[in-house]
Amino acid sequence: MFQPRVDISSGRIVGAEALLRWPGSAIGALSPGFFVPAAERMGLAAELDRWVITHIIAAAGRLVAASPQLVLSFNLSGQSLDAGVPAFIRDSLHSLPALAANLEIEVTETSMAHLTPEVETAMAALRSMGTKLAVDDFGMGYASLAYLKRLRAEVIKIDRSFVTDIAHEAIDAQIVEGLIGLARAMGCIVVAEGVENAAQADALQQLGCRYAQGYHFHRPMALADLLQLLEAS
Ligand code: G
Ligand code: MN
Repeated sequence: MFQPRVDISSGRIVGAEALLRWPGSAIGALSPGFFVPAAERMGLAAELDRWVITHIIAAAGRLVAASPQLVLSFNLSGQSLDAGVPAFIRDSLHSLPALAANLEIEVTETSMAHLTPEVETAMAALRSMGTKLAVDDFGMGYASLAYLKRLRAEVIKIDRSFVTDIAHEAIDAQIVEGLIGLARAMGCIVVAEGVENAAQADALQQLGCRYAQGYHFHRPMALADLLQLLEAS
């Protein structure tokens, strides 16, 4: 599934986040929280990572053909953050290196423990090809600032929990205002997550947040639907 990222002021789609779903189970699509631990127990985590990355790169190729500036982001978990994964991405881009600039890797602060010098070196190689790094769920982890410092992330994704009450809780607006100031000082792009209504979108825009994703704009959708949306606009 792919959830569009939009420019709040125009609604224009500037990117998308790839959200992993295991299709076709009896209880509906399964979330990564269910099948990733199972894959890890079976020793298939590396296999799953490669499968996901291969599919994401293929999807990115199709999306970029429809919208050349589009950025496709995807989540790497702490467990999958070993030096092999960035190296696999780099190798997968061998025949189409320009596509690296249309990719963005989202990592959470729980991955911090896995950020070894080997991983940092491998990530730096990807960055030199143009791939961006995003800190996901920003504000939720004690290590967020230390993480920003080490990763030199280009993108900060503001956690949904700060967005929910932003239109009527001063403290949430103040926190987001502070995060945006921090991001601006560091030259980072800010993306708000989980925007579900116009009041939240307006409040974010007033605070200087330019980009967002959430049900108010678009729900996660199949690749074919996103391609159709891009071609229609
Ligand atoms: O933290 P992360 O960005 O990885 O979370 C993605 C999850 O959030 C996905 O499961 C997605 O379906 C869900 N999601 C996306 N937009 C919204 C929203 O506006 N509201 C809520 N409650 N969940 C959302
Ligand atoms: Mn994410």
